[in-house]
Amino acid sequence: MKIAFRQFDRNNDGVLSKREVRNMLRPLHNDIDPADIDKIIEKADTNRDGVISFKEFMNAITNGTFTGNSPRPKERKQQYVPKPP
Ligand SMILES: [Ca+2]
Ligand SMILES: [Ca+2]
Repeated sequence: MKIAFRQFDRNNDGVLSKREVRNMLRPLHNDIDPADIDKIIEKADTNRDGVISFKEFMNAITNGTFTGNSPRPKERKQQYVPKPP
Protein backbone atom coordinates (compact mmCIF):
# COMPACT_ATOMS: atom_id res chain seq x y z
CA MET A 1 0.00 0.00 0.00
CA LYS A 2 2.88 2.32 0.67
CA ILE A 3 3.85 1.91 -2.97
CA ALA A 4 0.36 2.88 -4.09
CA PHE A 5 0.48 5.93 -1.87
CA ARG A 6 3.82 7.00 -3.33
CA GLN A 7 2.43 6.60 -6.78
CA PHE A 8 -0.32 9.09 -6.04
CA ASP A 9 1.99 11.44 -4.17
CA ARG A 10 3.22 13.11 -7.31
CA ASN A 11 5.41 15.72 -5.67
CA ASN A 12 6.77 13.31 -3.05
CA ASP A 13 6.00 15.51 -0.08
CA GLY A 14 4.61 12.55 1.87
CA VAL A 15 0.98 13.68 1.78
CA LEU A 16 -1.77 13.75 -0.81
CA SER A 17 -3.09 17.16 -1.74
CA LYS A 18 -6.59 17.67 -3.07
CA ARG A 19 -5.26 17.63 -6.55
CA GLU A 20 -3.43 14.35 -6.01
CA VAL A 21 -6.51 12.79 -4.48
CA ARG A 22 -8.52 13.93 -7.48
CA ASN A 23 -6.10 12.19 -9.82
CA MET A 24 -6.33 9.08 -7.72
CA LEU A 25 -10.12 8.99 -7.59
CA ARG A 26 -10.77 9.66 -11.23
CA PRO A 27 -10.12 6.07 -12.37
CA LEU A 28 -12.30 4.77 -9.52
CA HIS A 29 -15.29 6.98 -10.18
CA ASN A 30 -16.25 7.92 -13.69
CA ASP A 31 -17.34 11.53 -14.06
CA ILE A 32 -16.87 12.27 -10.39
CA ASP A 33 -18.18 15.64 -9.33
CA PRO A 34 -15.56 18.01 -7.87
CA ALA A 35 -17.91 18.58 -4.96
CA ASP A 36 -17.90 14.86 -4.28
CA ILE A 37 -14.13 14.84 -4.25
CA ASP A 38 -14.17 17.63 -1.69
CA LYS A 39 -16.58 15.60 0.40
CA ILE A 40 -14.40 12.51 0.18
CA ILE A 41 -11.33 14.49 1.14
CA GLU A 42 -13.14 16.09 4.05
CA LYS A 43 -14.09 12.65 5.29
CA ALA A 44 -10.63 11.22 4.83
CA ASP A 45 -8.82 14.24 6.28
CA THR A 46 -9.37 13.39 9.91
CA ASN A 47 -6.97 15.98 11.33
CA ARG A 48 -8.32 18.74 9.06
CA ASP A 49 -5.02 19.98 7.73
CA GLY A 50 -6.28 19.94 4.17
CA VAL A 51 -4.10 17.08 2.97
CA ILE A 52 -4.24 13.31 3.24
CA SER A 53 -1.39 11.65 5.12
CA PHE A 54 -0.47 8.02 4.60
CA LYS A 55 -2.31 7.13 7.80
CA GLU A 56 -5.44 8.95 6.65
CA PHE A 57 -5.08 7.33 3.26
CA MET A 58 -5.02 3.88 4.85
CA ASN A 59 -7.99 4.69 7.06
CA ALA A 60 -9.96 6.02 4.13
CA ILE A 61 -9.31 2.84 2.18
CA THR A 62 -10.23 0.65 5.11
CA ASN A 63 -13.43 2.60 5.64
CA GLY A 64 -14.31 2.61 1.96
CA THR A 65 -14.26 6.40 1.91
CA PHE A 66 -12.45 6.55 -1.41
CA THR A 67 -14.31 3.77 -3.14
CA GLY A 68 -17.75 4.43 -1.72
CA ASN A 69 -17.98 0.80 -0.65
CA SER A 70 -18.67 -0.63 2.75
CA PRO A 71 -15.62 -1.73 4.69
CA ARG A 72 -14.34 -5.02 3.38
CA PRO A 73 -10.64 -4.27 3.07
CA LYS A 74 -9.44 -7.76 2.22
CA GLU A 75 -11.92 -8.48 -0.53
CA ARG A 76 -11.62 -4.98 -1.92
CA LYS A 77 -7.86 -4.99 -2.16
CA GLN A 78 -7.72 -5.22 -5.93
CA GLN A 79 -10.30 -2.52 -6.50
CA TYR A 80 -8.80 0.38 -4.65
CA VAL A 81 -5.42 0.12 -6.34
CA PRO A 82 -5.83 1.81 -9.71
CA LYS A 83 -3.48 0.93 -12.50
CA PRO A 84 -0.33 3.01 -12.87
CA PRO A 85 -0.62 5.85 -15.39
CA1 LIG B 1 1.91 15.27 -2.43
CA1 LIG C 1 -4.82 15.34 7.11
